[in-house]
Amino acid sequence: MSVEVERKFLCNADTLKTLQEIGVCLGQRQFCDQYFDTPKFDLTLRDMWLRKRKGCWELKCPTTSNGTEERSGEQSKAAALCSRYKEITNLPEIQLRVKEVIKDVCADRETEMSPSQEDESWLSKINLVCFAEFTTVRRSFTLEEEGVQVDLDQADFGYHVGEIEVLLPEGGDLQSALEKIERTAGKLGLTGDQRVEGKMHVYLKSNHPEHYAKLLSEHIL
Ligand code: V4E
Repeated sequence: MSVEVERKFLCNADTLKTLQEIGVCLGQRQFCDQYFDTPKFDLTLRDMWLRKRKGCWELKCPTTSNGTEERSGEQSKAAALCSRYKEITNLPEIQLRVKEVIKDVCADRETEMSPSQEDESWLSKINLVCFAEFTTVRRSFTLEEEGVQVDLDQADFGYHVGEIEVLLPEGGDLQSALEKIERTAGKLGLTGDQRVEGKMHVYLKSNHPEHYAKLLSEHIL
């Protein structure tokens, strides 16, 4: 399991130019994401995001630390612009975690699950349905001296967003990851101090406004 720490940003022509100058391009790829939840949003209302991308399952969950580690004022501001999630990619573990959360749905059902990536019958057994599906074209760069990856995403519903990302092994140094992200943001000339919306914000706002409103009211988005 690893923890993804990332800061999203809006990429303009100047940012792109700087990124091309100081970063190494890792290439471009395209993928389709499908996100799943129960009809009552049991997962996403707990800030858990179950996704299938290129045939592989991933579950993003909140990290256990509550984000109140001791920091200076400047460090806190930088940390507030970043999100961090545990990333689980092992399918049996994902199934276990999801079942734990939606125990009531599972209680009177047969929930024996196949760990095969292709067999999707486990989804309907615990009432999971696809609520979002979109394709992203992603250009990736690395800033080798910082050990960060910078992704520029273009979603098929017309939203462009960048993200500076560090993948931490479990128990890795969060403060140093935040500093790498902060330094990279400085090098790219990012000045904004507002959190930038992710693809899911924009997708749900226009495709599932009720789901979006519920997540906003619970401060998940
Ligand atoms: C965690 C999360 C979601 C799932 C994935 O979102 P994101 O990391 O934005 O997608 P993507 O395609 O960049 O994934 P990657 O390739 O990096 O693994 S959808 C909504 N959330 C919560 C969330 C949040 N509350 N605030 C921000 C800024 N982002 C995500």
